[in-house]
Amino acid sequence: MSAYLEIKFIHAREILDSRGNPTVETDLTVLNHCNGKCYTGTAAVPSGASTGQFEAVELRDGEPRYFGLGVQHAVKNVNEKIAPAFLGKNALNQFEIDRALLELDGTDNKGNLGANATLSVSLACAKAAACALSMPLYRYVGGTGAHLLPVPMMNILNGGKHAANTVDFQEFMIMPTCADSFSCALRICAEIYHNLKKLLEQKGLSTGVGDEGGFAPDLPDAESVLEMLVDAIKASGYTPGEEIWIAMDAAASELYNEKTNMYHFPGESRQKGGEVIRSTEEMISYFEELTDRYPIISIEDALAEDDWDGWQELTKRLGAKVQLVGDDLFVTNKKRLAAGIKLGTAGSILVKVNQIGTLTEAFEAVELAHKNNYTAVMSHRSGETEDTTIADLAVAWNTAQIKTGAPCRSDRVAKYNRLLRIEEELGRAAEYPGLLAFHVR
Ligand code: 2PG
Ligand code: MG
Repeated sequence: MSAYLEIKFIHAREILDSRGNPTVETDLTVLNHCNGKCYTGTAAVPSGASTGQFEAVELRDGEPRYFGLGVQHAVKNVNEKIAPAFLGKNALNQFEIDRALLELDGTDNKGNLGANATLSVSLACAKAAACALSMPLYRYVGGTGAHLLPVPMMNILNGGKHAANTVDFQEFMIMPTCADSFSCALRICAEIYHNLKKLLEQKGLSTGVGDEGGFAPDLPDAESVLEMLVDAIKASGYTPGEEIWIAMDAAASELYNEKTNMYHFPGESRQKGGEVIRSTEEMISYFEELTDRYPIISIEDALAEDDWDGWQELTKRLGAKVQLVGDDLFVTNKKRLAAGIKLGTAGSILVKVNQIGTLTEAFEAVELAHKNNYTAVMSHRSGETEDTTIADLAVAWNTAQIKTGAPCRSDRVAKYNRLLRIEEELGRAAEYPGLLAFHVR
């Protein structure tokens, strides 16, 4: 007889995320019929600031409390609609559970129940099942082969919607490909982060941080940020472009203006005293120039989420040289990814579980990417909680790369610390891919 983990209890509540906004947390309890004991999994849902227009719906109350951002309706959907329909189901059938969530919602974008409601149940279900089987989550989800630790794509300088500074691109990150283990990689990143702080202090620049824990000084343009990062890498004793690489998230959908069909750079404009705008062609040339001058290995959302022609041209010109990651472009949605693959667009997908709303659908996006030789980068949101599920998923799904902020603020560090524990637990089986993270295996 196969194991039966009967769902006995589902309860959601409203908690706060790292920006002080409400989010959904769900407890899901199963009864293991093999030993008569109960086990509970708890999952909290993250939330973005620079959200793509094609993401699954994050249900917000729109009422005066919390400036409209309350999630009492999503919580109610879990407690009053999902819970009664799911009691008695076998938590081991994750695929079936997620399929049933889709059916109960009945829309294409989780608009009925809310992706925040469905995701909290989907993840809590996997966590409860793992717990009932006395397995760590990465092992339960990933099986016996899960042993690959991700290379951090660590965001050490914040801009765009994640900070109130003049840096227009959203994220400037470092990737320590030279490390021989995850713990070594994390140490290198933290040292560079602290050296960057010293350099900013020496220049009299702000060392206050943005939403993802990276510094958020006022700098005139992307070039000045990249110079600072290169200096911090060198000051830490590493060779940029050999041992440590730079990754960027332009989050260009936020800069794109539909009316002018141009990309507007408000911070650069303020700093330079004249409006800075770039066309798609100018954006592509700009990225070519930046990648010629600086050790950039990965660029995310270099162009807006609907600029398919631009993305194709960008991929032709830069795709062989740098990893082009689609975040707002693909929104962890296998249909959008399939369209991108067909057109030969980008070469990587950013994976954010709440963009799609169930564990199974996020997995399907990773699977489709890998089958088509696209890399997948597991990712946090700018609004996070202490929940560390994505650390386990990165290992479970062999993504080989993870983006989860700076070594600062517990909501970010919790994921890194979880990966340290996973690495320790895996012992000699643990593998750190270094540069191989840019090749699908
Ligand atoms: C991104 C994310 C995470 P947000 O754009 O990649 O860094 O930001 O969660 O605000 O969408
Ligand atoms: Mg992004």
